[in-house]
Amino acid sequence: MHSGFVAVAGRPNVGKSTLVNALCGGKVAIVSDKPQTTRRRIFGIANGDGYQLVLADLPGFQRPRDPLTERMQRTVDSSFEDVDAVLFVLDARDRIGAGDRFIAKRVFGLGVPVVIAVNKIDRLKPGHIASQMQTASQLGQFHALHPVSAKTGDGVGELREELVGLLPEGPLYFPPEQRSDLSVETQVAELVREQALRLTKEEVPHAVSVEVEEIEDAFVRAAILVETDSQKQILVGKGGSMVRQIGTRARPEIEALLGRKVFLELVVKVRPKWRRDEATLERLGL
Ligand SMILES: Nc1nc2c(ncn2[C@@H]2O[C@H](COP(=O)(O)OP(=O)(O)OP(=O)(O)O)[C@@H](O)[C@H]2O)c(=O)[nH]1
Ligand SMILES: [Mg+2]
Repeated sequence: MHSGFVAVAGRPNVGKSTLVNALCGGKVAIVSDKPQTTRRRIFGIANGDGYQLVLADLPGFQRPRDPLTERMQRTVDSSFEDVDAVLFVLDARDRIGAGDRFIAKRVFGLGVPVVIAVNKIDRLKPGHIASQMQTASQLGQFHALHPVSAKTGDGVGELREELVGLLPEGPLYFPPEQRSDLSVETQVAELVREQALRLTKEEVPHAVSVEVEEIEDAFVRAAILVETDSQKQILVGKGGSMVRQIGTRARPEIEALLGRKVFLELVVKVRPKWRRDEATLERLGL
């Protein structure tokens, strides 16, 4: 049996969570086109013949601006302890720049193998992919470099094999049927937040948090927390249209997760400056 932990590092929005989901063969982490979608460390577990690969999906590297983003960056920093390898994800469409070199300095100094994934190659012409691979290869002493598309699955199988090949002999850390380390409540909250992120823009997605208040058989109640009245108006929408749409989109996913039909009640609440409130952050598990 080979098993171990691989931390997934990179700038916000490069596709880390999409790639973790693809490597695990199922949904572990929520995904959106807004940066800072991932706020906590999530273990995604990929089981196969003779191996258990545990991927630590992480928030993107960022300069902290408030207690929430400070906590997120601390999560990133502490998640590099005791990993067997790092998966460093780049967006093939972006210019590889100072942000990536900053992350490179951190991950190449850890003393564990670093595998680079150049993601989103479905959006590029072969010539451009080759030149991005060339630039990526100058970031540090990498163990391997893989062009992938987390979206189409291109190159994901090869990348998984590469990571599995780096795992030491070890035990099963999680029961084989488990795909993530998040509690059911947190997974439900994340599925609601995912739709809120997808349907809002600019500053609003960053001000949204979701707290599950009750899960009782077929009844699920969750609160969507925002910081101001105007954000609440946006989340509620005209005649409740926005919150209804969030619910309509999140419910089938929650039902798939729980394996039963549910009635989903969503309420939008104003919690002024929750991103700066250590007690609230603690309660939300951030
Ligand atoms: N075209 C394309 N889009 C992708 C690919 N992988 C991810 N995306 C998109 O990129 C956006 C960001 O994806 P995420 O997986 O949330 O990125 P992340 O790195 O986890 O982002 P944070 O958690 O915010 O740091 C989403 O809109 C994804 O659909 C890919 O291979 N190809
Ligand atoms: Mg993410």
